[in-house]
Parts: sequence; structure tokens; C-alpha cells
Amino acid sequence: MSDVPKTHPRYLSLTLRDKIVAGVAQGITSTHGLIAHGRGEAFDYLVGEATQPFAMEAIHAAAVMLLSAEHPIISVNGNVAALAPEGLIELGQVLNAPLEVNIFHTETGREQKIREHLQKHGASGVLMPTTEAQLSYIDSNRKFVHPEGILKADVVFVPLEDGDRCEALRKMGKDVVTVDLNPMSRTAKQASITIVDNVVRALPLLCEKSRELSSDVPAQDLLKRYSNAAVLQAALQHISRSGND
Ligand code: PTJ
Repeated sequence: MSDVPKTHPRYLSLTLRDKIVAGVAQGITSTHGLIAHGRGEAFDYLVGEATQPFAMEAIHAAAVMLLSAEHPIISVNGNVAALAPEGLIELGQVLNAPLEVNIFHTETGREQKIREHLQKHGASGVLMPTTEAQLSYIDSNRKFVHPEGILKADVVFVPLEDGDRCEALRKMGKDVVTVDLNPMSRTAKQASITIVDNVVRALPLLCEKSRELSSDVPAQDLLKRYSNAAVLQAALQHISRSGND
């Protein structure tokens, strides 16, 4: 970790950079993940580096959708594993959903290192991609999945997704919940529910909301009223106003 003082005005943001850089050094995060992180930082700046009401609305709907799922699954890539392993594990426990490693950039041994990293943080039974179970409509490494995980799932939680797999999962009839700071991304537009927020802020809030709702029968009506397009529009309006306040 670097020696950024806690008093630095951008301490939190710089700490996240440290985590991503450490992820690359540990062989968990792809070098491409650094670029994706930079893009996320730029959007986070525009979003105000805080969870906005449109994200809270999506988090509420996401908790209902994930709690109502028969086979929810949490897909883990190299960026999220480095940034928020504890949040992923906690969400898995609250939802009683397995974690499954699924990465875009193929690098020997990275999937195994992500699994070990999650296990070191307390995860049990992390599912791994297999060659016998494959997603339709997709050619990248993301197509290799576990038969009892992403293949079987009805709702897939995929923070920091790439648009191709999101589209494939939707075509296969699955619901997708994503976290993406860019409300204009293909993933953001194609997902069933898009939380436009930094994954490090969104995950604890999603855990909290899921825990709060888990004792009730999930309010399905809320999902009928929820409009992802309206949430994305609200995020875009917020971004276009940023700097004018
Ligand atoms: O580990 P791998 O090989 O699966 O690769 C993971 C990355 C993230 C590199 C891969 O999925 C990728 O290239 O993603 P994209 O297409 O660059 O999309 C990442 C999206 O996540 C972009 O829209 C970013 O704005 C957004 N993003 C980046 N960091 C964060 C974020 N959204 C929420 N929280 C973040 N911390």
C-alpha cells in the first residue's frame, strides 16, 4: 500500500487505486482492469462520489429481485475481487447465493488466484468456470460457467460487467443486476437493474437492504413499478447538472 496520508482530500479515491494496483500485483486483477477503474473514477467524479437517490432506488429493487430469485448467483471478476471481497462474501451469505469466478481477460492462473483470494477473506465453496457448461450467444472467455451456478441461475448479480455477457444472459432469459458508474454503457442499458454507483459504496448498502427485507415476503409490486430506463435517465440528468450547482 502507498503512503497517502489520511488527511489527503482524495484519500478514499487514492485508497481504491491502491487496492486495484495491489490486485494486479497479486495476479487477481487484469492490467486492463486499471483502465476500467480509471473510467469508473471519471464517472464517479461526475456522480459526486456519493450514493445518489437513483442508486438507492435501484438498490432497493435489486434487493427485492435477488431475494425473490430461486437460484441467485454472484459473478466475480478481477476488479471487484480486489476492491470489495468482504462485500461480495457478505452478500452471498445474506442471499444464500454462491460466488462464481468469471473473467473476461484470459490469463493463466488468474481464476484460481481470485478463488484463493476470496477464500482467504472467508468465502466457502467458490464456484469456478467449466468447459462443460457454456453460455449461448457469447464467444469470449465469459461463456465458460459452472452448471450449478451462472448456467442454472435465474438472477445474476454481475458488478462491472461487459455488455456482451449481459446481453447473452438476458437473451437466455435471466435477469441481470449490475453495478456500473457509467449509465450509458451497454451493460447499464441492457441489465434488468443497474445500480449507478461505485461498487465499494453499493455493496454494503445492498447487503443492508437485503438483510432488512429478508424477513418479509419480498414486495414484488415494487419490481413491476421499477423502470431501469427511468433510473438511468435520472443518473444522466444528475451527471449533466454536475458542476452547475
Ligand atoms: O477481470 P476481468 O478480466 O473480468 O475484467 C474486468 C473488467 C472490469 C476489466 C472488464 O469487465 C472490463 O473491461 O469492463 P469494461 O467494459 O471496461 O466495463 C467496466 C465498467 O465498470 C465501466 O463502465 C466503468 O465505468 C465501470 N466501473 C469501473 N470501476 C467501477 C465501475 N463501476 C462501479 N464501481 C467501480 N469501482
